[in-house]
Amino acid sequence: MADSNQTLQATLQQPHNCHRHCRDAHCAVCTDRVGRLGCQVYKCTNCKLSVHKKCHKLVTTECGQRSLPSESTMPVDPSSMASDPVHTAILHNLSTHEASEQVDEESEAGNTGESGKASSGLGLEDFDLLHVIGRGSYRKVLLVQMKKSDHMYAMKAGKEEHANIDRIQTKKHVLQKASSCPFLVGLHSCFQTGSRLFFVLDYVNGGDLMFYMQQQRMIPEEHARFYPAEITLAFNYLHQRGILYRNLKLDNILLDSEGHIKLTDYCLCKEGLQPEDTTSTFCGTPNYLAPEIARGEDYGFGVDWWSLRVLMYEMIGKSPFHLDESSDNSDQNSNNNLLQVILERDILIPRCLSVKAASVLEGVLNRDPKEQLGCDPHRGFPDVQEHPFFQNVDWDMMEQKQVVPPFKPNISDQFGLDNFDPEFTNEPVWLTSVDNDIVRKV
Ligand code: ISQ
Repeated sequence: MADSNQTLQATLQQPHNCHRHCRDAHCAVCTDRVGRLGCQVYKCTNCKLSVHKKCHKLVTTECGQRSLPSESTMPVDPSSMASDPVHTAILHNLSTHEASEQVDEESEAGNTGESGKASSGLGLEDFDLLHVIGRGSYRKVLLVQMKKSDHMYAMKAGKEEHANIDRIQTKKHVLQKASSCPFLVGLHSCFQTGSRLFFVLDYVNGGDLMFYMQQQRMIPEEHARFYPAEITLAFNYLHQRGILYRNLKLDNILLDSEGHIKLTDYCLCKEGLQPEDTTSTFCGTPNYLAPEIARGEDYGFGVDWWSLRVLMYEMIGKSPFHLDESSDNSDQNSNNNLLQVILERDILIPRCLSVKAASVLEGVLNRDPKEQLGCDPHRGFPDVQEHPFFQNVDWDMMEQKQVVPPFKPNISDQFGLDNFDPEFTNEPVWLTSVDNDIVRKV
């Protein structure tokens, strides 16, 4: 069963004309043949699931788990939605790569030879695996210590059955670029063991904003200015390099020992975008989806700014698109319903807010992407910076991490494990047989 915070992936190729597909194949959603002339078909490069282009947004199964079509109209795992509808990410990756290219790219992604050692010379045996500290999209996140230097790192261990080479490539590129930005988790090294890929990342020991917010419930306006200001700088760094992030949520915002933020999890990033470019992949975390994504339209960098407004709303009040989880009506919690809420709900702005804060949040009332703050492809960042809510922010100081964070995480033990959910830290470091296989190989 999928974890409620996992990114669910179905890796679908660009539409092909039907003659490329097996004539007997059936669409996994509508069950009609996908072999009719002229119809366009997506096929998953991992699990070979085929769907009509017109049906691809209705896939409900996780990649690799075939099942009958369901009535749900969103490509997410319904079991995880039932437990936490707002924090499940959904993803359809439209890849143009053919299988033969992917093999080469996979070895390049890890920079590894057959020994499983990266060209950097590092392998799993160079690290002590100390604790589980989280679970990202399909990956366990481990706290590890490099034996030679005693340095602590976070290590993401990917599961081979979920490997999607385009996505891994993008992730690696973004991680490499992120290393130069103080507000992004960067890459130390990566290596491959068998067909599994390990990313060794900066260890950020203050926990995530979700953990912090769970203790605070609601944070003062001043605090809700600091975090979005640092996130704004992180977004600008990514956007200037043609990278759309698409994965903002409280759990992806880590705090360092001083309380400065670092964004993590680049699995939904799209790279290579010019300011005016748009893309169309239907992905994101439901509660943070911009209306243009929810409507299935093309979209650009503006969707990141939308997600920031949703986050600010969450910090100051509660989620603007919160569904009534106590309702008996199971439809109430469906993704379908959530999309409708994102597109139509009248948002209430908490009365206690200042005019400036209220005016930022009112941005989530306007569903027209051409009228939203940050929508100008060439002026997104300055427009956000100049918003009255950020009037007193000293952006140069902020960029140099000279502004004192509102909250300093408590690092009471050697590793800062207090700031990570015991659900993870109490887990044995290696659990699955696949993991054991790797250790044996090493
Ligand atoms: C770095 N430090 C702590 C936790 C993390 C989770 C995911 C990715 C990187 C991390």
